[in-house]
Amino acid sequence: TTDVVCLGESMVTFLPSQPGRLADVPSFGRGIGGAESNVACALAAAGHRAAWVGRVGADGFGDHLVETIASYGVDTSAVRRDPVRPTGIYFRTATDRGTDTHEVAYYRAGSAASAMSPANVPYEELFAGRILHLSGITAALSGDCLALLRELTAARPGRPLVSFDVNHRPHLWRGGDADASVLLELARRADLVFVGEDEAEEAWGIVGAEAIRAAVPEPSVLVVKRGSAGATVFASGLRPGPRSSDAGGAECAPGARSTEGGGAENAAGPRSSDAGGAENDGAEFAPDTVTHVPALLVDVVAAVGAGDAFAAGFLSATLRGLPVRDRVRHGHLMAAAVLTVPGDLTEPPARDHADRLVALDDDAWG
Ligand code: KDG
Repeated sequence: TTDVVCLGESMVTFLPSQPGRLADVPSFGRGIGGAESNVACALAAAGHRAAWVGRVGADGFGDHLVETIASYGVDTSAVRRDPVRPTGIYFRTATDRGTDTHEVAYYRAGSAASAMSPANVPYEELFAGRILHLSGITAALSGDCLALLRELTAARPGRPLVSFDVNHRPHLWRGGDADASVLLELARRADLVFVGEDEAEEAWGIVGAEAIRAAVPEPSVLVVKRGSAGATVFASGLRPGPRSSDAGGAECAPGARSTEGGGAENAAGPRSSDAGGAENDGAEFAPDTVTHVPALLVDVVAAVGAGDAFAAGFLSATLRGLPVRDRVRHGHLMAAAVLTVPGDLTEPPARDHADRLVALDDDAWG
């Protein structure tokens, strides 16, 4: 069985040969990008069974994406090819070291992936994992893609744990029918949510971790990323009345269930096992445990892909049933590895090495 299935658009990425304005960059090197496939690649590299589901063109860039993602050990067998629409691409600029602002030029409007819809995705494969990982980028691609995310985050019996990275990309929301407020609606339907404090402010005008949790109370686990200040995890969430005793607040704790089930269940929200909890009417919210975990301070080369690496580290540790603090530290560690390279992806530290770094005492972790 698959551990994690990731759905989203992947693109061939063009990385500049030198820093500067896009207008001045003379040549580009080829890489791959795509938030959700980045997560799948990092998970596979960390030894998990990961699958990526997407839609690419019947073109050379599509071939390159599928082959490269598969080369990380990701199952790409459910990727669809669009006979007409092209694979999306994008160009990036680089800044001098130490700053993380860069230009992004997307060529993805009308791409193969933007044609994903509730009518053309392989549901059996999407629901085959223990975790289904989605992101807000997909919601911005087209009305059909937004409908698909609504479908995949809908309550249904036996749905896998739904992980949702808000991934607000302001460029993508310009000129569309929907706006970034739908990301709030989608986040509220997920079991595990990743959001940057900065993006919550930018997308929703919500300031601060506590206020974000107040606006997104349903997911069992909410991870608020605060850049170099670390991350704050709110764990527990929705307790529909009848389940309050058996859930026991253990969703994100290394409680008894982590040894039985290996962990993904621990983070599963009530809705995954309790279809009746789909609507929140009458639901009660148990108090959260709140865990703040400082980040590693690294010399940033490029921030792109760091959020995906963080999600992969957190999901990997979730699958292993590790305690909340260690889930976040694994996220920080994977993010640090990606922050220090120009591209979206890098080889993560080997598991035993990562475990030793995560186990260092608090002084080492700031
Ligand atoms: O998270 C990294 C992604 O932003 C990058 O790979 C490109 O998927 C991408 C996007 O839509 O911005």
